[in-house]
Amino acid sequence: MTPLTILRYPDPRLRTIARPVAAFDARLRKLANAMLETMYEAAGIGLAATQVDVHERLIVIDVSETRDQPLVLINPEIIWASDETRVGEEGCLSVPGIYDGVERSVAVKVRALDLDGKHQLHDTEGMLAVCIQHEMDHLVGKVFVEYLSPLKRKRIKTKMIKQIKDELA
Ligand code: GNR
Ligand code: NI
Repeated sequence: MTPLTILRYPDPRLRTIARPVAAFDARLRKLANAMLETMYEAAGIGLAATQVDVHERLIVIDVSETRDQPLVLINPEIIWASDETRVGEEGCLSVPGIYDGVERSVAVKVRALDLDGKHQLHDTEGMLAVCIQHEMDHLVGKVFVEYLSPLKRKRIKTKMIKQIKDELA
């Protein structure tokens, strides 16, 4: 399968707010599978539909070492987040080569639908909790660099634009 194209920061399409998924059909299943393949191919631990220019509330995740525990979360909602937070190093497939600290809740409870439209509850902590928060930000048009200082963000933006130019040259 040809992987989907991942939008690169500062592409303005990354700022789009996703709509809820409405139809649990074959097309949704195909999209989720294509996103999982794209995530595995790019060696990421998560991918939001926003990043492949599909503006629906769908994320895929696999934080397992063995890369064989895919999760598909549709219309996810954080129903509880711990007051306890931690700053952890984050990266993003849409901002390749950039890593910096972001403060997140250490644990979150998430309600979501699966590909059959059934409710699931995920009681998460650690890397999975961080990844879910990172992916859900994408669905509201937010990239992790927006948590950094304006100066850092400006430098990252310049670097990304140059990187994309150099690749085309
Ligand atoms: O692959 C990814 N690694 C990662 C590391 C720390 C915190 C969040 C992430 S998510 C990222 C994949 C990605 O960009 N998902 O949107
Ligand atoms: Ni990301």
